[in-house]
Amino acid sequence: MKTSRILLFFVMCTALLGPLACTRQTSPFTPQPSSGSESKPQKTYEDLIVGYAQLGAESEWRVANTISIKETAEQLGVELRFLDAQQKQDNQIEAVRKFIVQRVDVIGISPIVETGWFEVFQEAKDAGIPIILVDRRADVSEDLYVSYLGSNFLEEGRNAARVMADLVNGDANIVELVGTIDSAPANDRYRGFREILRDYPGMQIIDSESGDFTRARGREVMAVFLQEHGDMITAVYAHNDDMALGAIQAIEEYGLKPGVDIKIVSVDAARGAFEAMIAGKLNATVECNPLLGPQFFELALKVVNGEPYPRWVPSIESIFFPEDASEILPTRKY
Ligand code: GYE
Repeated sequence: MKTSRILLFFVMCTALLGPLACTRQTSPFTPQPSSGSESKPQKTYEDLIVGYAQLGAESEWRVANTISIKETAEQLGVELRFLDAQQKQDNQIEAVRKFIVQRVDVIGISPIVETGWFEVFQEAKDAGIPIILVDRRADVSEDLYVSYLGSNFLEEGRNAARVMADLVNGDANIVELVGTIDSAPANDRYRGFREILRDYPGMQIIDSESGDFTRARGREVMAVFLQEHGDMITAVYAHNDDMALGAIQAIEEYGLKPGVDIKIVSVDAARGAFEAMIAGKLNATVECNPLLGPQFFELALKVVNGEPYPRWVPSIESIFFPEDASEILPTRKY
């Protein structure tokens, strides 16, 4: 493996944790010592009841994420109450309310979009149930959740642009497949990409539409881009692999060669992306790690036991290219 080609953009815990330093949290969520001389007994994984409000099953990434949460709970002996909101915010809000009624110890949630969480998070806080944001952030004040576990989406967007600039020598007409509108990864991948593009006047985004992080929508939106712009398009930036795979199909149906006539960069590094790179149809994928189960339950236990925990637990991620794809694919877990 040519490791030099694998650009490792480590999200350095040490660098990031300066402002987020692990401190004992003093929020209302922190279990208080009992009034008597003995303090509350510490919980173990077997004592823990966790409610998890998953947003849906829209992508390879999400499926891997769900498996990681469920398998880890089983391995650790945690009692997991898992609800799938089928990509509807109302269902996710209802799931949180159910967990409040059930008085679980902790609620994990991957908020489908950034906005609209204030009320239900406040209800959880009033009930003394801590919320951990997993994978996606919510736009709420910091006192309404205890910690965020997930990726640096802004950096993923920047890395996608850096890789793209390299592939096209700073000269491209790009179409962009945006993720779910108002979701944290779509917002940040959109912004991060544009930040880097400012340094490349020869690269412009000629069209940008949401493909909702799904393969089917990615294909449909790409077909429309091709109808409208035809051969003008020289590059695709997809906010996830599934949309890139849909776009690959649309490009082939249009009669062009994905990865050759049109360069494609996406985010996630799921197995489907490795297969597409091996077939020469995808030019790079920026990793976003969905295997968050172990870190999530470790965090949940610390929160419940009032131990110190960071405000943000970032993932360590890489970027992958076609020349390494066949060697790496067998090692991929999602
Ligand atoms: O990139 C995409 C999924 O929130 C980081 O959601 C996650 C994104 C991931 O649908 O494939």
